[in-house]
Amino acid sequence: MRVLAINDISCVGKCSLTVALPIISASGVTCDILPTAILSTHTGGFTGYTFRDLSEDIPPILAHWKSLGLKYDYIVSGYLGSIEQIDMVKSVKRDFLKESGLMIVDPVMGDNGKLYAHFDKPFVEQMKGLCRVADIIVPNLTEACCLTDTDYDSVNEQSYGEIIGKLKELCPCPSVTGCDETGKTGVMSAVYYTNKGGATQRYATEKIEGAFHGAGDVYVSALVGALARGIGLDTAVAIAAEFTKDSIKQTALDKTEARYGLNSESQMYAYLCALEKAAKRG
Ligand code: PXL
Repeated sequence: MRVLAINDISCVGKCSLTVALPIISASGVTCDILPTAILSTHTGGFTGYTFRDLSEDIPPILAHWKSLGLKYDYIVSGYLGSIEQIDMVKSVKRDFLKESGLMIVDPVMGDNGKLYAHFDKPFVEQMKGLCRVADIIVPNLTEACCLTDTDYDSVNEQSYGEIIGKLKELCPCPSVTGCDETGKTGVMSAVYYTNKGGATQRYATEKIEGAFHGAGDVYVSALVGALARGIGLDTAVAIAAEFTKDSIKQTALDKTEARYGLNSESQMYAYLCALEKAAKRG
């Protein structure tokens, strides 16, 4: 199995590729990377960070890969630095995803009801287009609201089904993270998603209070690792949600600053055991 992760390298702060690469590789499959930008830290909670857009490097990288005849079973995209990079991801899908392969899009744009720095309405509109060519999309609740033109502040427990319904107009398999069932936004309180049969499902974990950076990256990476191991979507969602929740729980116990990301390293062994168990069951 060969996975391609398209995302930025935030050198400090444990998100994007510094999370995707170790988790997907540990799951037991090859993880190649296509970096979209290099930042000294991620943009959430830090100021004065450096940002080098790597768009210019991408066409020659892709030309070289074409000469090698590379094809991927899974392509997963995350943080994209510009509208042009959204088009680039579409062309990577066309040229490098196997016919039987799956495209997973994490439409990284915001959290806690707000867009991250550098993102605006035109970017959101283009991201809808990328979601249309994906097999699975993994927005958090904020991103799900952006993609469905839903007012984040008026969302409550009753809204989740409707949001999933609207997301399905973009992509057959949406998985929305961070849905709280008591009205407030929680961290990994519940994932709402659509399985292959088209029914809306919900997987709830224990809720850990607080805002933790990089949780979405841990979730999507663990999900892709599980899918690439041949585990079905329902079980893959459960494994990824528990791994993320346990990583958040450990981070809260550690009392590290939230902007430095999740302690998912401590939960890696448990994640791998869950994968082995599920893969054996078939
Ligand atoms: O975790 C999402 C993410 C990824 N990459 C960069 C970010 C963020 C969120 O703030 O700034 C550069």
